[in-house]
Amino acid sequence: MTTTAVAHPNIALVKYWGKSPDTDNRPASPSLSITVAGLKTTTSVEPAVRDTVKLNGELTRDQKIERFLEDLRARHPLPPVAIESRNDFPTGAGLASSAAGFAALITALDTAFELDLSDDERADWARRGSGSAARSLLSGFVAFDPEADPMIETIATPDDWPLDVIVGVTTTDKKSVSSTEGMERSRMTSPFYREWIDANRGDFDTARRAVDEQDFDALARVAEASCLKMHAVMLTSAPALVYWNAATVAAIHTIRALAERGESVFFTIDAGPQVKAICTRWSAPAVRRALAEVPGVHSVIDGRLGLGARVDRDA
Ligand code: 2P0
Repeated sequence: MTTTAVAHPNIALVKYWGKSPDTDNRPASPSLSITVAGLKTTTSVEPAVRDTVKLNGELTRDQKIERFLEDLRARHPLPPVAIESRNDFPTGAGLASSAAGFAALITALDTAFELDLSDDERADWARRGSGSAARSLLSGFVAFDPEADPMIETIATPDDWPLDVIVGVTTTDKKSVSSTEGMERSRMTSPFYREWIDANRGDFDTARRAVDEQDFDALARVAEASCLKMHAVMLTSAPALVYWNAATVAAIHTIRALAERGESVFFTIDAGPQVKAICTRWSAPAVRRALAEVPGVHSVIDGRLGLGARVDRDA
């Protein structure tokens, strides 16, 4: 008996970069994201004689998944399990594949083995696997506050504010420093780290208000500021974390020029060189055309706000 779940990556508009020390992968500050349909992870689970993980068709050993299963087994009866997961977008390249992966995995395991998890328990397990994964459990604009109850909440659905997301892919290479390692390096070495964490709640509150009021310009300002502050922390870590390439910088300038010409668009960039342009449906054609022409952008993915992780009974 196989159970399949699908989940989309999510893109943070107010970023998470840093974990509370001495916790089990708990983010040190709140974050706010959008769940992005147009990129998809499909994960199947079934009982087996021993744990196996197949990622994009290849058997692999994944320490994060092994630890995740071990922790889950300490609390819930879970037999050995065969896991098969597939992404329809580049893996490990700053497109939140691990977020979508753990959201799909806990959703599939919960259903397949009748773990009977509450929404908050599912969020807690997802974020143990990957800090940002809890956000991919829900649809649309998602607020994730590790201090709050509930921890995750949809604050606007895709129908409430149907923005488009256009991703400029500048490389499909895997990132050289994982997010987990990069965050710890920043916490230990960046002179800006403390200020970054302290300022995050203010950015989170500003972004929540902007979403409530559907104020595109206010959301654009706080999202770009959060992204650039996070990269300032990365750049001032030792050794420096430089996730951008030349095309990343060129795309930032292109998106700024579009905004100055009156298009409703802003950029965000994660722990990788891809550039994500968030825009209104009306501005999407111009944004797509301009991003595709940026030297070094070798493909463009069309996304839009999407649904949270769910079991796919037709798979
Ligand atoms: C975010 N990122 O808020 C930030 C922005 C990347 C840059 O959360 O170590 O894969 O597994 O908790 O969740 C990517 O980190 O890291 C991330 P772990 P995760 O989206």
